[in-house]
Amino acid sequence: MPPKKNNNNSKKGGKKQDDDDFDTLLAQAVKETKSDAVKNHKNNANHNKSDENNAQKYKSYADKDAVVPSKADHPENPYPPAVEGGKRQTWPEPTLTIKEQFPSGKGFPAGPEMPYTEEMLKVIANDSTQRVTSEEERAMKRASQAAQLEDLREAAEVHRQVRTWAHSWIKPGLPLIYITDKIEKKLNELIVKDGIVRGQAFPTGISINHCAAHFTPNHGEDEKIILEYDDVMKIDFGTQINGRIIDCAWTYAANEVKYENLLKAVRESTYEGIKQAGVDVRLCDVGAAIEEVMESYEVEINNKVFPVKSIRNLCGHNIAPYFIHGGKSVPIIKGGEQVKMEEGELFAIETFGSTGKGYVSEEGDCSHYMLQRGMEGIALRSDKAAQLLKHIQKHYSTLAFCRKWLDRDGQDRHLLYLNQLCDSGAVHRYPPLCDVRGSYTAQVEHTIFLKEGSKEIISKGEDY
Ligand SMILES: [Co+2]
Repeated sequence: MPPKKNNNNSKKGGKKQDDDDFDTLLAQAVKETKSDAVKNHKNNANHNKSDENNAQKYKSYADKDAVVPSKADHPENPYPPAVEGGKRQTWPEPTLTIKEQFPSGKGFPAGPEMPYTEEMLKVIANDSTQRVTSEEERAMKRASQAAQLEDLREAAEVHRQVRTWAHSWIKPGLPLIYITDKIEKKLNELIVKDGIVRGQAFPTGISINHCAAHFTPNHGEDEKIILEYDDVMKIDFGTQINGRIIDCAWTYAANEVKYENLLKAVRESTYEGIKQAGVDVRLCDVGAAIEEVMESYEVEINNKVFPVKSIRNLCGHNIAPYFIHGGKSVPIIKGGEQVKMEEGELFAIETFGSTGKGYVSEEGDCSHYMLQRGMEGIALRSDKAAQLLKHIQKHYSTLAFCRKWLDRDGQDRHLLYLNQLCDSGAVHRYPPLCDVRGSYTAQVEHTIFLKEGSKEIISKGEDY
């Protein structure tokens, strides 16, 4: 999920004060989640009801689904073998929760490690700020990173299992909302959704063709949008455990031949970004390397050749607990900031290629929203708006949410009050970001963690 570059977030009050307020509110929300088991159960019942409605609505698609029983020893099971004491995930549909597969709550598969280059290690060695003085500090740092990584690897394993399954049934002819609902239902099931402690990190982006990001269907007109054979579709969804977020996306095109080079351009550019990332590396250098790879591609569509351009006002970003955008941007063009990456930071490396102008603007109805840090307690004239703000704070905290989820929560007829919250500055809108009409855009994204001597590509799978 990308931030738009040069996005001036209005800040209110001192940062330290905001941090304290936020921590208190977050602790409160987590506590409520934990003590609300009964209510959560009721909410799950509501989900099931809306799932039933959807099942009715999209029955014609469900009928075409395979009726092969799911089992662990299915010959084509793509999931990893069982760990000691746990069960192996099933196929053709994953039916076991991550907790059934890893009952000890540990030992989740790590992502591949990529060591820093000689050159990077030399820079790190010469940077006195990177040196931790005492052995004790070093041990504490390692322990804190290990705890974070456990949550991140668990969230990443759910991401991989959900998307591996999604690859098996996504095809032209399906309504976009059928795809997002099916992914989200499975995600919540596998991760064992628990308020804001475990669940989805942001709405499922399902942006088509010239739209690069931040589209997910709202209920109503959007439900009529069907995936077409010639569409290029970016699927961008996130998982989170204890606020530790995995942000990971790919591009699907049924007409693989037509868009082969566009898809290759973003895949190679993202891998180049991952290769360049490291402790003490300047963000501008990552951006320059990405752009060079991206622009080495061209794509021929309907007998016309287009250069592939990096979308210059989209970028990767660092991730903080419960904040998808931690404040640093990883540009995908040259000329970016000289700010450096640091040890212990989590980065979403994502690149966007386009056959259009390489620049996105906001277009169409908004579906993505997010509560702004420090704005939870803002005074509102309308009681209904205040109630909605409380609901958002409790169920999503500062994680992004979408209108469809508010409907599902029973907050239908929310638009007027949601708009009031946006006008007051408590909630921000993140409308679809699109290049010019008629163009095609693609994206690949992974989440990586910067350790002492190497980086871990936590969300990497066999698919991408
Ligand atoms: Co992202």
